[in-house]
Amino acid sequence: MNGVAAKSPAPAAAKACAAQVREGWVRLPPMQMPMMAGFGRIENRCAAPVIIVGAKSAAFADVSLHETRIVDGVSKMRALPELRIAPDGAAVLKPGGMHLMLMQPHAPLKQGSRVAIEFELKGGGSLLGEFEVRKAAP
Ligand SMILES: [Cu+2]
Repeated sequence: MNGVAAKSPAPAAAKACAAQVREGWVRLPPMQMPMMAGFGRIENRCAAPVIIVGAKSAAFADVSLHETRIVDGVSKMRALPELRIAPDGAAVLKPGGMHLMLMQPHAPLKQGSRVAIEFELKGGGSLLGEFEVRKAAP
């Protein structure tokens, strides 16, 4: 008897390799606003690239992927039609960069609560991520 057996990996063939959302969080604005931003890391540890083509959540009327860029000294946002994550790569969504634009929450969000956001993948399928509502970055 030894402790090694407990570390044996889950049966790989049973489930296709999938990307994972880590450290997801939604920034709670100081006052109630019709739009919020979500951040986190999307890690792809699989052999094939992952291409995110959309996002949705039961907690918001609309979810989209955005990128913030400084153009002529002015911060501007634009929608990203798709987000490609290379094999063994990760996409980092953070303040001032890529983010999820979350429009019109169906109910006021509370600090510490969690929302689920589903990413739609090119070629079908989806990726579910959990996001914690916070006033500041973790
Ligand atoms: Cu935005």
